[in-house]
Amino acid sequence: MKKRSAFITGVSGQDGAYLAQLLVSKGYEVYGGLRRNSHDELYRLRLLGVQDKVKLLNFEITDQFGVTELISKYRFDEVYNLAAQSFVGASWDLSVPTTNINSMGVLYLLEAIKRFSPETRFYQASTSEMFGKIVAPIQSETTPFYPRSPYGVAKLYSHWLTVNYRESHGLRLSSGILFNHEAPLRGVEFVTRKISRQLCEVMNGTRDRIGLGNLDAKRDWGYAKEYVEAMWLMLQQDEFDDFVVATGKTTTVRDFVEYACEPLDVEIVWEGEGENEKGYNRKTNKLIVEVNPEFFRPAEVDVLIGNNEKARTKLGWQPKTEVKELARMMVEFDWAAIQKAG
Ligand code: G4F
Repeated sequence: MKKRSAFITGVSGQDGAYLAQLLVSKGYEVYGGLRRNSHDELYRLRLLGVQDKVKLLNFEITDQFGVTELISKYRFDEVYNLAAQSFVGASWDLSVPTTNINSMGVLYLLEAIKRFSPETRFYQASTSEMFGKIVAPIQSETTPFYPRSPYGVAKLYSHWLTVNYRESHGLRLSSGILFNHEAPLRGVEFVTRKISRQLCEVMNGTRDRIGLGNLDAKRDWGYAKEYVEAMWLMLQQDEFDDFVVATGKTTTVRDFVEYACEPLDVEIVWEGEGENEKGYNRKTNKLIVEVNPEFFRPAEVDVLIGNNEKARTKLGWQPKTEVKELARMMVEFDWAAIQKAG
């Protein structure tokens, strides 16, 4: 029997690597789209043992001709669009490339699917960042959006475009509104991995302290490896739809720091407020964390918490890893890597 084919844009990222691993394990012929400058990022696929099992294709989502040619040539069974400028914090400085990649790129993919491969099942990586300045205490698929960053605005366009192409052309398109999802493979610019990595460096003596932005920000943090299963499940349904993927619990950045300290046997004591807040190691009195306004955002998303009921009932998906366990997993990974590097 012919293997099912799947194409993952953004295969070198955290989610792309976990999804590639999942699809390889399910017997798919997995193709991964790679930008010319992303080759050094293949370490994630290597770490998960799937580098040789993914067929890498040169891919630049902002090149409409290239996107169209690729989709019409391969006519994949499934396409997972994970390619993005995904760092919210950079999207104010990089608003044009963020929009080109996160909005126009999706338009090019959907146009190509509509014209040349209408049987393709398509997953769009939407995001809880679209809820932004929340208008409901717990956000679900029906909660109105209020994005707070050029990233969120660009993602909102793609989300609605996916809905519109599904409704207008009867295409098989689903959109996953994923809340924050982390793992040891998370990029070091995101706050959880920044904390796990830099905390290990502080305890190892190779870094003095960690500078963080808004410690009061609250996020619904889940485990990325579990979230890619929800992506796959969305494309196995008879009906295509939008799904929130979240844990339903929210945690402050400050609490995440404390969770990350536990496996290193560090207890942190907080002193001061706002920009003057500092975290000290109780045992040694050493300053470990300080607030650095450089990491504040022009417009902040204060709190996110998702309602995953639809994903649980319709997809049979549920989160398993608690944020504390996630922090431990990330710190243990970083600590081992630092020890290994000597
Ligand atoms: O880890 P973050 O950079 O993730 P953010 O902005 O929530 O975005 C992530 O999740 C979204 C889903 O909602 C995705 F769409 C997006 O692609 C990405 O994966 O920041 C989390 C929070 C923010 O409120 C930020 O202001 O942590 C706060 N924070 C405090 N100090 C910091 C820092 N964020 C970063 N990156 N670095 C800091 O030093």
